[in-house]
Amino acid sequence: MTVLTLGEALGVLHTGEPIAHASHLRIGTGGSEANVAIGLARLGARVAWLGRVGDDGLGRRIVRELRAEGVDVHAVLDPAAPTGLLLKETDPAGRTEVVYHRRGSAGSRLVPDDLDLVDAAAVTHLHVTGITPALSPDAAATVGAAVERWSPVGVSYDVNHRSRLWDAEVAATVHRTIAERVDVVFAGLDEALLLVPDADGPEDAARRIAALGPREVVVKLGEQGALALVDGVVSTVEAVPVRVVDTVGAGDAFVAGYLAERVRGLPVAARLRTAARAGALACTHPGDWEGLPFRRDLDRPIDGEPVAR
Ligand code: KDG
Repeated sequence: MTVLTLGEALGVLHTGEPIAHASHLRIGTGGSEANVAIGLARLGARVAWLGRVGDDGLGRRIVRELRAEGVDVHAVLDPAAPTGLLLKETDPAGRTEVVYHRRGSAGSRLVPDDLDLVDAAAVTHLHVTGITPALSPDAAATVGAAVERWSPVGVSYDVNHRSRLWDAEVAATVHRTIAERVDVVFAGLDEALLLVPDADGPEDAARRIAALGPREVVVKLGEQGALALVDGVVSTVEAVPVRVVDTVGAGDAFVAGYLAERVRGLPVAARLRTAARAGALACTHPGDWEGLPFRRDLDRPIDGEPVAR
């Protein structure tokens, strides 16, 4: 069983200070789908990532780190464009701000023919996000082609709306069109409301999205936990309280936790439990994915969580 995910992986430069005054930056890597791939691999799933990186140091670092984390990498090292970059800084109020340097990046040059890098028959589930269609027309076409190729085995879509990448109205149409063609949709409440603006709350939003086509809709509610609507039945999970260092990557961790249990055939309650714990642990580390749990971490008390005696 191999889960395939595809999209843009980025270099990440971060600092715990406002960047205008920082003297040091820490270097790392990120990108939603790459984060999900690492989260799945750490939880024991077989997972592959497909994408383009520049033929440069950041590109080689991304490929190396993904492979070191147990992800099967199918990458084009594109000589014609650099690896994209994300700057993460902390503002004086302690909030994380993200700035992209990714226009024209290698990752945005993904084309449908790149899908042939993967043995189509080996893929048992495809996971894509709403970031990739925002990157370029070719990248959008690649997501469409991937959804078509792997819809017979099962596809999940994390709306992951990035308002800095595209116009909300254009994006809403694309998110809705993809949601109609997949099995599982993940969305934050704001993202869900992009798809179904008349919804009244998370459960109604999930039901309205399910009416578009997917049998499974998971609404991520941050500190309020999450709600899953599966075959018409609602399940919920509470968030695990943690001392938050950086929330970037928590949504990806949640998705990885949910999918890791789903591909093992576990019931919704188990998927949500792992998702909530993975999401919480991701918040305890400044990097996008470094705090993601291995399976043995899932049953340990998380710092900040009340311990049962
Ligand atoms: O979810 C974390 C991602 O947002 C981050 O790694 C960068 O993929 C990214 C994006 O496009 O925002």
